[in-house]
Amino acid sequence: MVGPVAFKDVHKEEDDRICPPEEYADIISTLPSFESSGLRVRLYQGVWLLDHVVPGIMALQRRHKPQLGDVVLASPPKSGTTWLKALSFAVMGRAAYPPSDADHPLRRLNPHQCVPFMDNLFSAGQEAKLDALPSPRLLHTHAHHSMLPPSIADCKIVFVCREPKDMLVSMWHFVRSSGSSDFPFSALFELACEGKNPYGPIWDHLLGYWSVSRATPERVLFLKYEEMLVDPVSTVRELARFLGVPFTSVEEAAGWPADIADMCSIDALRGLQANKTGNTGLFFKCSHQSFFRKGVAGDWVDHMTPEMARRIDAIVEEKLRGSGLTFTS
Ligand code: PAP
Repeated sequence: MVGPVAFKDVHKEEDDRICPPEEYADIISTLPSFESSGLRVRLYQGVWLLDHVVPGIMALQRRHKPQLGDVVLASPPKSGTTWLKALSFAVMGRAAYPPSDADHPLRRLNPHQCVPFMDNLFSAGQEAKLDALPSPRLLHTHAHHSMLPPSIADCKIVFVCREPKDMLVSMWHFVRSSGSSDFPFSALFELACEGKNPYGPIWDHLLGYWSVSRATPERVLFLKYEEMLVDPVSTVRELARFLGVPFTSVEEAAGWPADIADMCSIDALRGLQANKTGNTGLFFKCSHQSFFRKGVAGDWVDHMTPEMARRIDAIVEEKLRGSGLTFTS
């Protein structure tokens, strides 16, 4: 069988077993940590990670077995991961699953059930499940580029990021919808300004993938959520070209790039039974619905004062200065 095949089609049974790797406990206990609104965060290799993720990233670094043709999707949380998973799966899998296919995996599964989240699988000791996926595999991580195992250096990476204020607003809504209803936005905002939000600092996350994408554009495709919103069909074509499977003239004539963009649009995905019901996640159960909120640019205006916006804009601008990476908001 040729990949990518939906993770859930290979591993059909629900399996919530969590057997974290224990061999790193001594190192982990020495790492700086703090607790905020009931969540413990630890600093590992310059990145603030939720406590349960730390052994997973350590295991990923030591045990991951890349395969020829693997494609790694990477993103800071709440920056367009779900969308990128859907688009990449649809683009890479279109020979087996044409976009018109009524039984397309993306019409019966949540995108997170199609493309596995490596950080959580390694954290739960379930990474052996990745071995059963046919090649080429589509895999996802929230890890910074600096944390990836050197063996991933041979894989193509697609990174998506988002204007940081909108990313934070999205993260806050997500945390609240996952049960932390008393988590004030101001708490997350302060953490982010200090670089201490989960998988922060945001700017290091961005700069890591940005600089590798500039140096080796054939290895790392750097996408911005806001640009994808403006022209999703061009993004679909760009993804296909980057992944080495550009659309043929026959596929173009059949309208496949637009069909894929339509199938993966937030409205189309949100309306599916698979995304209206059910949940996903090993450590926190997140409803499938919670991954499809507004899906727009500029939602931060309803959550931040102009002063807060100026403050975080100034921090991000200062950190990104000279890199060539900018965001308009
Ligand atoms: P994750 O990192 O936990 O997987 P991720 O998918 O990156 O989450 O972020 C969810 C955001 O992407 C939501 O943004 P919002 O809270 O500002 O609304 C969600 O609405 C948006 N999103 C999900 N799917 C799509 C899509 N198909 N098109 C555009 N935006 C989308």
